[in-house]
Order: sequence, then structure tokens, then C-alpha cells
Amino acid sequence: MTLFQGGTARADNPIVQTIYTADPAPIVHNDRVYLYTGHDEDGSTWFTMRDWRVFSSSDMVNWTDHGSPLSLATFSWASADAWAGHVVARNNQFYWYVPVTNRATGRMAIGVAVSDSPTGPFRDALGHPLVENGEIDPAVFIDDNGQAYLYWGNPNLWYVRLNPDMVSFTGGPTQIPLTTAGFGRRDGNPSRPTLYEEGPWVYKRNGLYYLVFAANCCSESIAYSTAPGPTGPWTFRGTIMPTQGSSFTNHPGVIDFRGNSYFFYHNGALPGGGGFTRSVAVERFQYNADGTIPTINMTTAGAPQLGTLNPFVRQEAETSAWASGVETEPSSEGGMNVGYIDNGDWLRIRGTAFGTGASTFTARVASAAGGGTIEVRLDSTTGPQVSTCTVPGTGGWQTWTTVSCPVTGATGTRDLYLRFTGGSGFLFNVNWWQFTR
Ligand SMILES: [Ca+2]
Ligand SMILES: [Ca+2]
Repeated sequence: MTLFQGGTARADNPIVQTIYTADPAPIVHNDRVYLYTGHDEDGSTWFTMRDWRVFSSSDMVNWTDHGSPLSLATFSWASADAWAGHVVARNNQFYWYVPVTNRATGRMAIGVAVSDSPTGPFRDALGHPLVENGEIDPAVFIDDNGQAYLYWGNPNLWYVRLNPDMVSFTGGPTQIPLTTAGFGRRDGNPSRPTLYEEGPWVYKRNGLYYLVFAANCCSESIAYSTAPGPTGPWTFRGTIMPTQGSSFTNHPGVIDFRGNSYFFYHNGALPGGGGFTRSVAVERFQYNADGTIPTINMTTAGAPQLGTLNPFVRQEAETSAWASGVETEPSSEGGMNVGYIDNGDWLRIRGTAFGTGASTFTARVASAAGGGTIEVRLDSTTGPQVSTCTVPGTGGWQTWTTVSCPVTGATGTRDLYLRFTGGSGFLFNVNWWQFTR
């Protein structure tokens, strides 16, 4: 895909530019945000989704692509529809709850995958659905007393009490009454009299339980309800995010991270974007003093950066605030690499702290073609060029070599741009880069 050209104004939404992403499910683990998403296939005209993706960030602006540690193929019993999932950490494991179509029944069911790493790989924990009633959008909440709840549903809203193993439950699915007092009033749709549509997201803050959800249809907004306990009774509190952003669905994810609160959602903001080609985005927000949530509008600016990025340690090429023209793929050296680089493609890395200066730029590169050039620039794609590094042909797209080049004039904290130039066709791949002082 060829995507937005970035100007000088801050524009870091949507979070991922290399693929279409949907249905954000962020968690915080070890002082890092892990963002789990679905993946709309390019050119989709339906919810054509085959795998899930994970990204992570320590500064909310530069995001690392960890690829796809979970797909339909993980579940032998699933036939289609890798839709909106949710991840929760417990027992030193990561549990990923996802709705998929059960091949045997043709109905939507909820499976659970498990991994000992937030970036996977994940395996099917059960070999069969955890729960199945034809409804979607799982979300797990673990209360302070350790009791875990799985919520899900469209058109209804359900919960079940999960056991401490997180892959079984006690008691049957219980329906949460969809009353207008609890979930607001929808006009003109007698079969769906409340605003609740889908996508529950449940959490607790200062003793109050929040249930954020996609409201109305279609297009959806995001609204929320609160309750004194995890099973209600719920009171409707209003709209958080109005209908915006050229996707007729939306999907909430809410976290606190390093003293700030963040609201994740999706829209159709990338070129070619729309209701079936969505992109996950994020806004920072502050709760009102009484615990209510303010109106949050979609922006292209996104959240402010927390701290800076250290260029003197290895940084993955697949870590960026914006990637123009490139794609990512699994690397033979582990993790991902940036590839499909054409002449003029570039990466933006925000807030790179060079301090008193850098002397050398090093990059791990590969090329089955003739290679090309990495222009190392500051501030913009046409800003000061502090290094020029030639990438040779290496005989293969996964045949890696390391190139190093002198750097002059890289001081202070600046936005770093890696601009790629060369002839026609794909030029080279980049796995990682690093500066030395
Ligand atoms: Ca390209
Ligand atoms: Ca890499």
C-alpha cells in the first residue's frame, strides 16, 4: 500500500500503516503496552479476517510490529471469521479469547488460545470452543478478589464466571438484562430497544465497574455504563465517542499506562479504508473528577509521546511512528523485518534522543536485488541528512549483512526519518538499526 505522505504536523493515527487492523484489545505488561488487533485483508468487502496481530509500545507513539502469533489455523475446529478478540494475563500466561466460526456447527463460538509470552506463539488451549451460543466479542475482566468473568454478545449481552485456570467456567452463561436504564434507548428498532450493539469492554476503576460498548447501529458510536459490581445493575452513562471516521463499526479498548488513560478504537482512516478495511487508533484522555468519561473525538494526531526513544540500543526496523510504502514480514533472524521497500519509501521514528551526538549508523539489511541507499534524516523526509548508507545486494531477501556509515549533525531529541532510495522494484529489507555515540 502507498499511504499518507506525512507533513510536519503530528499525525500518528492510525497506529498501523502497513496493514488494515481492527478491534483493538490493549493490555499493559512489564511497563509496555501490547495491542492485540484483528486484521482486515486488503480489498475486503466483508469482514474477511484470517489472523490476529500484536503490536507493542513503551511510548504510545513508536509501535513495534510483532506479526501474527494467532490465526484461524491455530484452532483446528475453526473455519472462518477471525473477529474481535481480547487478551488477559494471568498465571504467568497470556489468554487470548477470540470469536470464530465453528466448522462443525456453522455458528460463531469463542475459543481461547494461550502463550507464556505476550507476543506468542499462541496455541489452542482446549481443542474445542470454550463457549458457543452464536454470539461474538469476548472480553475478560478479573476482579480484585480473583474472580474472572467472560463477557460477550451481539445482539444479547452475556457473562460467565471463569475458573482460575481461565479456560473453563462454573455455572452457565447468564444474560445481562438489556434495559434502557442500563444501556440507553435506541429509537426505530423494536428488536434492539437499547443502544447496546456489541464489543463489551469491562474494567474497574476506583471501585466503580465500567462497561464500554459499541452502541447503536449503523454507524456505531461508543457508549458506556457503570455498575457497583461486575454483574450489574448497570446504569447508562452516555456516549464516549460519537459516530465518526468512515467505518460503520467501532470497538473500544481502555487502559491506564504510566499515569495516563488511553482510549483505543478503529476507523477507516487509511487510504482505501472503510467499514471492511479498518485501522486502529488511540487517544489520550482524562477521567472527569466524578469518574465519568469525557467525549473523545477521533484525531489524526494521536497520543503524545511518553519519553524518548534510545537510538544507541538496537531498534527494530519494524518499530516506527509511521511507515510509508513499506510492509513487514517475519525475519529469518527472528521477529519481523521491514520489506517491500521501493524508491522513496520511508519510516518515521518519533522523539529519538541523540543527546550530544551520534557518530555511526548501523543497519541490518538484505537484498536479493541490487540494494540501494538509506538516507538518515532528521525532522522530515526532506530534513537534514545526517548519514547516507549504501546497502549492497546480498543474494537473498533473508540473507543478512550489517552496514555501518558515519553520522554528522545528529544531536538533541529529534524525529528520525529513514528514507530509502534506489532503482525500480523492491530494493532491500531492513531488520534493525542502531547508532553509536
Ligand atoms: Ca513499497
Ligand atoms: Ca526486526
